[in-house]
Amino acid sequence: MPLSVTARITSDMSEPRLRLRYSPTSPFVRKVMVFAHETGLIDRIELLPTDVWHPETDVRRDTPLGKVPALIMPDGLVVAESTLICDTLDHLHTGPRLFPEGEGRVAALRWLALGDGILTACVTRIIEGRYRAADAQQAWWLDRQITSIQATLDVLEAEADTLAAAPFSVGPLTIAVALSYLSFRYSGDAWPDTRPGLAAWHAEVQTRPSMRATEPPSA
Ligand SMILES: N[C@@H](CCC(=O)N[C@@H](CS)C(=O)NCC(=O)O)C(=O)O
Repeated sequence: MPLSVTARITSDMSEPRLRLRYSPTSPFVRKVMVFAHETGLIDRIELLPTDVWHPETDVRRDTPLGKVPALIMPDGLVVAESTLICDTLDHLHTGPRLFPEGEGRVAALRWLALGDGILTACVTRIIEGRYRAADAQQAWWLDRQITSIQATLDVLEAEADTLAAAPFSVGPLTIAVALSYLSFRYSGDAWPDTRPGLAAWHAEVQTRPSMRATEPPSA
């Protein structure tokens, strides 16, 4: 796998600070953090630890949506949604764009959507299991999430060689975070056992400094 898109470190401590509403276990936050490392912007970002589930959380002071990640710009404007935050960051560095232009753009965006889809299904599954009383849980709804995850993993396994040959842009980056999150939350599902190509790619990208630096604490 080519290490490909290696952004120049452009961080300048004199640049205005960015602040990020942050949780160490949120995969959407991790996506933004990996992106910030890959683009050399991480040193410009001040992390604001935020527990969105705490009854007295102050997250809505910055974002009415009550979710992390949320990026607070130097002028006070707040950008929500991990993909939009990544896109915003991509315009703040001078290295190669992680949202590719021209060739490879659609493939990258498609992988981005597949990675985000795995993450959304995972988070839905967790919330259903964690916050809904056992007798009120909807088995069909949980099964639907699991089916979406498994089907997406099968598609990605079939594309493992293409993924391995592609730059580590926003698409592969999001898939890497999604696969790590699956292993983090659902190690019992053992997704790598039946997807050797994807597992090999994931093992390699996990060694990137951006991935190592953003590993979540133990589940
Ligand atoms: N689509 C959003 C999803 C963000 C998200 O769901 N974050 C979770 C933490 S992993 C959250 O803050 N949930 C609180 C809530 O749903 O109220 C993104 O890409 O940023």
